[in-house]
Amino acid sequence: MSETSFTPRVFSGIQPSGGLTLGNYLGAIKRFVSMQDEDFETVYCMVDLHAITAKLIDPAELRHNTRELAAGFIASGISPEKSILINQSQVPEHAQLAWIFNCIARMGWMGRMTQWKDKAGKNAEAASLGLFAYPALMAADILIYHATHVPVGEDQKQHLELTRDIAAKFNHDYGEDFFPITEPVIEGAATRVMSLRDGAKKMSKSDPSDASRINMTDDADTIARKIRKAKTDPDALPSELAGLDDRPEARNLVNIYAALNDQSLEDVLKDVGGQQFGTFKPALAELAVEKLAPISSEMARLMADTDEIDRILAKGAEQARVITAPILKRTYEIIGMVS
Ligand code: AQP
Repeated sequence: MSETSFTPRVFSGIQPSGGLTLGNYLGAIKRFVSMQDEDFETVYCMVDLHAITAKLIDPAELRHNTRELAAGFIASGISPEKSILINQSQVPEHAQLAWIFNCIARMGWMGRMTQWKDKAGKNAEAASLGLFAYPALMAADILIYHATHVPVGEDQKQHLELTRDIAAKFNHDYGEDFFPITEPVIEGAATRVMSLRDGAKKMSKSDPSDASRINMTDDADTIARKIRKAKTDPDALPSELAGLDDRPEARNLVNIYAALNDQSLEDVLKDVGGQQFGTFKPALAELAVEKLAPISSEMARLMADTDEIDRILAKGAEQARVITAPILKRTYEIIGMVS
Protein backbone atom coordinates (compact mmCIF):
# COMPACT_ATOMS: atom_id res chain seq x y z
CA MET A 1 0.00 0.00 0.00
CA SER A 2 1.40 3.39 -0.88
CA GLU A 3 1.76 5.54 2.21
CA THR A 4 0.83 8.61 0.22
CA SER A 5 -2.67 7.37 -0.56
CA PHE A 6 -3.89 8.62 2.81
CA THR A 7 -4.16 12.22 3.97
CA PRO A 8 -1.40 12.76 6.56
CA ARG A 9 -3.50 12.81 9.70
CA VAL A 10 -2.63 12.56 13.37
CA PHE A 11 -4.90 11.06 16.00
CA SER A 12 -4.14 10.64 19.68
CA GLY A 13 -6.03 10.60 22.95
CA ILE A 14 -5.79 10.63 26.71
CA GLN A 15 -8.12 8.98 29.21
CA PRO A 16 -10.08 11.23 31.58
CA SER A 17 -9.52 8.58 34.26
CA GLY A 18 -8.03 11.14 36.63
CA GLY A 19 -6.16 14.42 36.46
CA LEU A 20 -3.48 15.06 33.84
CA THR A 21 0.05 14.22 34.95
CA LEU A 22 3.45 15.53 34.00
CA GLY A 23 3.93 12.13 32.26
CA ASN A 24 0.97 12.80 29.97
CA TYR A 25 2.25 16.32 29.31
CA LEU A 26 5.86 15.46 28.50
CA GLY A 27 5.14 12.05 26.93
CA ALA A 28 2.23 13.06 24.75
CA ILE A 29 0.77 16.58 24.87
CA LYS A 30 3.96 18.52 24.07
CA ARG A 31 4.28 16.47 20.89
CA PHE A 32 0.56 16.90 20.11
CA VAL A 33 1.11 20.65 20.19
CA SER A 34 4.13 20.65 17.88
CA MET A 35 2.44 18.34 15.36
CA GLN A 36 -0.26 20.97 14.81
CA ASP A 37 2.33 23.05 12.99
CA GLU A 38 3.62 20.23 10.80
CA ASP A 39 1.97 18.97 7.61
CA PHE A 40 -0.83 17.05 9.30
CA GLU A 41 -4.48 17.34 10.08
CA THR A 42 -4.66 16.76 13.83
CA VAL A 43 -7.42 15.17 15.91
CA TYR A 44 -7.07 14.98 19.70
CA CYS A 45 -9.45 13.12 21.93
CA MET A 46 -10.58 12.71 25.54
CA VAL A 47 -11.11 8.94 25.46
CA ASP A 48 -13.93 8.69 28.00
CA LEU A 49 -15.07 5.25 26.76
CA HIS A 50 -11.62 3.97 27.69
CA ALA A 51 -11.72 5.72 31.07
CA ILE A 52 -14.32 3.32 32.47
CA THR A 53 -12.55 0.11 31.45
CA ALA A 54 -10.35 -0.28 34.56
CA LYS A 55 -13.10 0.74 36.99
CA LEU A 56 -16.33 2.69 36.83
CA ILE A 57 -15.99 6.35 37.76
CA ASP A 58 -18.47 8.52 39.61
CA PRO A 59 -20.48 10.25 36.80
CA ALA A 60 -19.88 13.79 38.09
CA GLU A 61 -16.17 13.04 38.41
CA LEU A 62 -15.98 11.67 34.86
CA ARG A 63 -17.70 14.79 33.49
CA HIS A 64 -15.29 16.97 35.49
CA ASN A 65 -12.22 14.97 34.40
CA THR A 66 -13.24 15.17 30.74
CA ARG A 67 -13.67 18.93 30.82
CA GLU A 68 -10.49 19.38 32.83
CA LEU A 69 -8.57 17.26 30.33
CA ALA A 70 -9.92 19.41 27.49
CA ALA A 71 -8.84 22.48 29.49
CA GLY A 72 -5.38 20.90 29.88
CA PHE A 73 -5.09 20.31 26.15
CA ILE A 74 -6.09 23.87 25.30
CA ALA A 75 -3.98 25.45 28.06
CA SER A 76 -0.95 23.46 26.84
CA GLY A 77 -1.30 24.96 23.37
CA ILE A 78 -3.68 22.73 21.42
CA SER A 79 -5.69 25.19 19.42
CA PRO A 80 -9.30 24.41 18.49
CA GLU A 81 -8.61 26.45 15.33
CA LYS A 82 -5.80 24.13 14.26
CA SER A 83 -6.97 20.78 15.68
CA ILE A 84 -10.21 18.90 16.03
CA LEU A 85 -10.80 18.38 19.76
CA ILE A 86 -13.32 15.75 20.72
CA ASN A 87 -14.81 13.68 23.45
CA GLN A 88 -14.78 10.06 22.23
CA SER A 89 -18.33 9.14 23.32
CA GLN A 90 -19.74 12.05 21.30
CA VAL A 91 -18.49 10.59 18.02
CA PRO A 92 -20.38 7.27 17.90
CA GLU A 93 -18.42 5.87 14.95
CA HIS A 94 -15.51 5.09 17.35
CA ALA A 95 -17.59 2.51 19.23
CA GLN A 96 -19.25 1.23 16.06
CA LEU A 97 -15.95 0.48 14.37
CA ALA A 98 -14.65 -1.01 17.64
CA TRP A 99 -17.30 -3.73 17.39
CA ILE A 100 -16.08 -4.67 13.94
CA PHE A 101 -12.51 -4.77 15.25
CA ASN A 102 -13.60 -6.98 18.17
CA CYS A 103 -14.47 -9.48 15.47
CA ILE A 104 -11.18 -8.98 13.60
CA ALA A 105 -8.78 -9.12 16.57
CA ARG A 106 -7.96 -12.51 18.07
CA MET A 107 -8.22 -13.37 21.77
CA GLY A 108 -4.56 -14.43 21.74
CA TRP A 109 -3.47 -10.98 20.50
CA MET A 110 -5.35 -9.24 23.29
CA GLY A 111 -4.14 -11.65 25.96
CA ARG A 112 -0.53 -10.78 25.16
CA MET A 113 -0.96 -7.05 25.85
CA THR A 114 1.22 -6.06 28.80
CA GLN A 115 -1.20 -3.29 29.81
CA TRP A 116 -3.97 -5.91 30.09
CA LYS A 117 -1.72 -8.12 32.21
CA ASP A 118 -0.64 -5.19 34.42
CA LYS A 119 -4.09 -3.74 34.91
CA ALA A 120 -6.02 -7.01 35.24
CA GLY A 121 -3.35 -8.29 37.61
CA LYS A 122 -3.80 -11.69 39.19
CA ASN A 123 -7.56 -11.47 39.15
CA ALA A 124 -8.26 -11.38 35.41
CA GLU A 125 -11.60 -13.15 35.93
CA ALA A 126 -12.89 -10.07 37.71
CA ALA A 127 -11.61 -7.56 35.11
CA SER A 128 -14.11 -6.04 32.71
CA LEU A 129 -14.53 -7.27 29.16
CA GLY A 130 -13.94 -3.64 28.17
CA LEU A 131 -10.45 -3.71 29.69
CA PHE A 132 -9.62 -6.80 27.62
CA ALA A 133 -11.03 -5.23 24.45
CA TYR A 134 -9.39 -1.82 25.14
CA PRO A 135 -6.81 -2.15 22.31
CA ALA A 136 -9.54 -2.87 19.71
CA LEU A 137 -11.33 0.33 20.71
CA MET A 138 -8.01 2.17 20.53
CA ALA A 139 -7.45 0.78 17.02
CA ALA A 140 -10.92 2.01 16.08
CA ASP A 141 -10.20 5.48 17.53
CA ILE A 142 -7.22 5.74 15.22
CA LEU A 143 -8.51 4.02 12.10
CA ILE A 144 -11.94 5.67 12.04
CA TYR A 145 -9.93 8.76 10.96
CA HIS A 146 -7.62 6.81 8.67
CA ALA A 147 -4.94 8.37 10.87
CA THR A 148 -1.45 7.87 9.48
CA HIS A 149 0.51 8.94 12.58
CA VAL A 150 -0.10 8.52 16.31
CA PRO A 151 2.08 10.35 18.85
CA VAL A 152 2.23 8.33 22.08
CA GLY A 153 4.48 7.58 25.03
CA GLU A 154 6.63 4.44 25.08
CA ASP A 155 3.99 2.50 27.08
CA GLN A 156 1.55 2.56 24.14
CA LYS A 157 3.93 1.05 21.56
CA GLN A 158 2.47 -2.46 21.85
CA HIS A 159 -1.10 -1.17 21.34
CA LEU A 160 0.04 0.64 18.21
CA GLU A 161 1.53 -2.58 16.87
CA LEU A 162 -1.81 -4.27 17.49
CA THR A 163 -3.57 -1.44 15.62
CA ARG A 164 -1.33 -2.18 12.64
CA ASP A 165 -2.12 -5.90 12.92
CA ILE A 166 -5.87 -5.22 12.98
CA ALA A 167 -5.65 -2.93 9.93
CA ALA A 168 -3.53 -5.46 8.04
CA LYS A 169 -5.86 -8.36 8.86
CA PHE A 170 -8.96 -6.38 7.84
CA ASN A 171 -7.29 -5.32 4.57
CA HIS A 172 -6.13 -8.88 3.88
CA ASP A 173 -9.39 -10.62 4.83
CA TYR A 174 -11.51 -8.27 2.70
CA GLY A 175 -8.96 -7.90 -0.10
CA GLU A 176 -8.90 -4.12 -0.05
CA ASP A 177 -6.22 -1.74 1.26
CA PHE A 178 -8.81 0.30 3.10
CA PHE A 179 -7.14 1.08 6.44
CA PRO A 180 -3.68 2.69 6.64
CA ILE A 181 -0.86 0.95 8.48
CA THR A 182 -0.41 3.67 11.07
CA GLU A 183 3.02 4.90 12.18
CA PRO A 184 3.63 5.37 15.90
CA VAL A 185 5.44 8.61 16.75
CA ILE A 186 7.36 7.83 19.93
CA GLU A 187 9.62 10.81 20.25
CA GLY A 188 9.77 14.16 21.91
CA ALA A 189 10.34 15.55 25.33
CA ALA A 190 10.22 12.42 27.52
CA THR A 191 8.58 9.29 26.22
CA ARG A 192 8.77 7.54 29.59
CA VAL A 193 8.40 9.64 32.74
CA MET A 194 8.71 7.50 35.86
CA SER A 195 7.07 7.63 39.26
CA LEU A 196 8.72 9.97 41.77
CA ARG A 197 8.53 7.17 44.35
CA ASP A 198 9.81 4.27 42.23
CA GLY A 199 12.06 4.71 39.20
CA ALA A 200 10.95 1.35 37.79
CA LYS A 201 7.25 2.32 37.54
CA LYS A 202 5.78 4.80 35.09
CA MET A 203 4.21 7.98 36.43
CA SER A 204 0.50 7.32 36.23
CA LYS A 205 -2.68 9.21 37.06
CA SER A 206 -4.19 6.11 38.68
CA ASP A 207 -1.23 5.37 41.00
CA PRO A 208 -2.72 5.29 44.52
CA SER A 209 0.14 7.49 45.77
CA ASP A 210 -0.36 11.16 44.86
CA ALA A 211 3.28 11.73 45.82
CA SER A 212 4.30 9.51 42.89
CA ARG A 213 3.26 12.06 40.29
CA ILE A 214 3.08 15.74 39.50
CA ASN A 215 -0.45 16.70 38.52
CA MET A 216 -0.89 19.53 36.05
CA THR A 217 -3.14 21.21 38.61
CA ASP A 218 -0.63 21.03 41.51
CA ASP A 219 0.30 24.40 42.98
CA ALA A 220 3.89 25.60 43.35
CA ASP A 221 4.28 24.43 46.95
CA THR A 222 2.95 20.96 46.14
CA ILE A 223 5.28 20.60 43.14
CA ALA A 224 8.28 21.70 45.24
CA ARG A 225 7.34 19.32 48.07
CA LYS A 226 6.87 16.32 45.76
CA ILE A 227 10.22 16.94 44.06
CA ARG A 228 11.97 17.47 47.42
CA LYS A 229 10.59 14.12 48.60
CA ALA A 230 11.25 12.28 45.32
CA LYS A 231 13.22 9.08 45.84
CA THR A 232 16.91 9.43 44.91
CA ASP A 233 20.25 7.88 45.79
CA PRO A 234 23.01 9.45 47.91
CA ASP A 235 25.49 10.05 45.05
CA ALA A 236 26.17 13.31 43.24
CA LEU A 237 24.93 13.70 39.66
CA PRO A 238 27.31 12.51 36.94
CA SER A 239 28.58 14.64 34.04
CA GLU A 240 28.15 11.87 31.50
CA LEU A 241 25.14 9.78 30.44
CA ALA A 242 26.82 6.49 31.40
CA GLY A 243 26.88 7.71 35.01
CA LEU A 244 23.07 7.38 35.11
CA ASP A 245 23.19 3.64 34.39
CA ASP A 246 21.51 1.69 37.21
CA ARG A 247 20.30 4.93 38.77
CA PRO A 248 16.65 5.01 37.56
CA GLU A 249 15.46 7.69 39.99
CA ALA A 250 18.37 10.02 39.20
CA ARG A 251 17.87 9.45 35.48
CA ASN A 252 14.18 10.22 35.79
CA LEU A 253 14.70 13.57 37.50
CA VAL A 254 17.37 14.64 35.00
CA ASN A 255 15.11 13.47 32.19
CA ILE A 256 12.23 15.58 33.51
CA TYR A 257 14.55 18.59 33.80
CA ALA A 258 15.79 18.11 30.23
CA ALA A 259 12.28 17.68 28.82
CA LEU A 260 10.89 20.73 30.61
CA ASN A 261 13.83 22.85 29.49
CA ASP A 262 13.91 21.51 25.90
CA GLN A 263 17.49 20.33 26.38
CA SER A 264 19.19 17.01 25.76
CA LEU A 265 20.13 14.83 28.73
CA GLU A 266 23.80 15.26 27.81
CA ASP A 267 23.55 19.06 27.90
CA VAL A 268 21.82 19.04 31.27
CA LEU A 269 24.49 16.72 32.70
CA LYS A 270 27.24 19.06 31.47
CA ASP A 271 25.63 21.80 33.59
CA VAL A 272 24.61 19.83 36.68
CA GLY A 273 27.32 17.13 36.86
CA GLY A 274 28.82 17.05 40.37
CA GLN A 275 25.74 18.57 42.04
CA GLN A 276 24.12 16.87 45.02
CA PHE A 277 20.34 16.37 44.93
CA GLY A 278 20.06 19.02 47.64
CA THR A 279 21.09 21.55 44.98
CA PHE A 280 19.51 19.93 41.93
CA LYS A 281 16.04 19.31 43.34
CA PRO A 282 15.26 22.98 44.14
CA ALA A 283 16.44 23.95 40.63
CA LEU A 284 14.18 21.29 39.13
CA ALA A 285 11.25 22.45 41.28
CA GLU A 286 11.78 26.05 40.18
CA LEU A 287 11.88 25.02 36.51
CA ALA A 288 8.77 22.83 36.86
CA VAL A 289 6.82 25.65 38.50
CA GLU A 290 7.98 28.14 35.86
CA LYS A 291 6.81 25.86 33.02
CA LEU A 292 3.65 24.45 34.58
CA ALA A 293 2.18 27.47 36.41
CA PRO A 294 1.00 29.25 33.21
CA ILE A 295 -0.71 26.02 32.09
CA SER A 296 -2.43 25.38 35.40
CA SER A 297 -3.64 28.96 35.71
CA GLU A 298 -5.09 28.85 32.17
CA MET A 299 -6.74 25.50 33.04
CA ALA A 300 -8.31 27.14 36.10
CA ARG A 301 -9.58 30.03 33.96
CA LEU A 302 -11.16 27.65 31.44
CA MET A 303 -12.70 25.53 34.19
CA ALA A 304 -14.33 28.61 35.73
CA ASP A 305 -16.73 28.74 32.77
CA THR A 306 -17.07 25.30 31.20
CA ASP A 307 -19.50 26.55 28.51
CA GLU A 308 -16.54 27.47 26.34
CA ILE A 309 -15.08 23.97 26.67
CA ASP A 310 -18.48 22.39 25.91
CA ARG A 311 -18.82 24.55 22.80
CA ILE A 312 -15.35 23.55 21.59
CA LEU A 313 -16.10 19.83 22.10
CA ALA A 314 -19.50 20.08 20.38
CA LYS A 315 -17.92 21.79 17.37
CA GLY A 316 -15.12 19.19 17.38
CA ALA A 317 -17.63 16.33 17.29
CA GLU A 318 -19.35 17.88 14.27
CA GLN A 319 -16.03 18.31 12.44
CA ALA A 320 -14.96 14.79 13.37
CA ARG A 321 -18.11 13.16 12.01
CA VAL A 322 -17.45 14.67 8.59
CA ILE A 323 -14.42 12.34 8.54
CA THR A 324 -15.72 9.35 10.50
CA ALA A 325 -19.21 8.84 9.03
CA PRO A 326 -18.02 8.11 5.44
CA ILE A 327 -15.23 5.81 6.72
CA LEU A 328 -17.73 3.79 8.79
CA LYS A 329 -20.19 3.68 5.87
CA ARG A 330 -17.50 2.35 3.55
CA THR A 331 -16.38 -0.18 6.20
CA TYR A 332 -19.94 -1.51 6.43
CA GLU A 333 -20.14 -1.71 2.62
CA ILE A 334 -16.86 -3.65 2.44
CA ILE A 335 -18.10 -6.11 5.08
CA GLY A 336 -21.42 -6.57 3.31
CA MET A 337 -23.66 -4.73 5.71
CA VAL A 338 -26.39 -2.90 3.89
CA SER A 339 -27.98 0.27 5.12
N1 AQP B 1 4.62 8.34 32.54
C1 AQP B 1 4.46 8.60 31.26
N2 AQP B 1 5.53 8.95 30.49
C2 AQP B 1 5.38 9.23 29.17
N3 AQP B 1 4.17 9.20 28.54
C3 AQP B 1 3.09 8.87 29.26
N4 AQP B 1 1.79 8.76 28.96
C4 AQP B 1 1.09 8.41 30.06
N5 AQP B 1 1.92 8.29 31.10
C5 AQP B 1 3.18 8.56 30.65
C6 AQP B 1 1.26 8.97 27.63
O1 AQP B 1 0.10 9.78 27.75
C7 AQP B 1 -0.84 9.38 26.76
C8 AQP B 1 -2.18 9.17 27.36
O2 AQP B 1 -2.17 8.10 28.25
P1 AQP B 1 -3.55 7.67 28.91
O3 AQP B 1 -3.91 8.58 29.98
O4 AQP B 1 -4.59 7.48 27.90
O5 AQP B 1 -3.24 6.25 29.43
P2 AQP B 1 -2.05 5.72 30.21
O6 AQP B 1 -0.86 5.59 29.34
O7 AQP B 1 -2.55 4.45 30.85
O8 AQP B 1 -1.77 6.88 31.28
P3 AQP B 1 -1.91 6.79 32.82
O9 AQP B 1 -1.60 8.12 33.39
O10 AQP B 1 -1.11 5.65 33.35
O11 AQP B 1 -3.45 6.52 32.99
P4 AQP B 1 -4.14 5.44 33.86
O12 AQP B 1 -3.51 5.57 35.21
O13 AQP B 1 -5.61 5.77 33.87
O14 AQP B 1 -3.85 4.13 33.22
C9 AQP B 1 -0.29 8.14 26.07
O15 AQP B 1 0.31 8.55 24.84
C10 AQP B 1 0.75 7.67 27.02
O16 AQP B 1 1.79 6.99 26.35
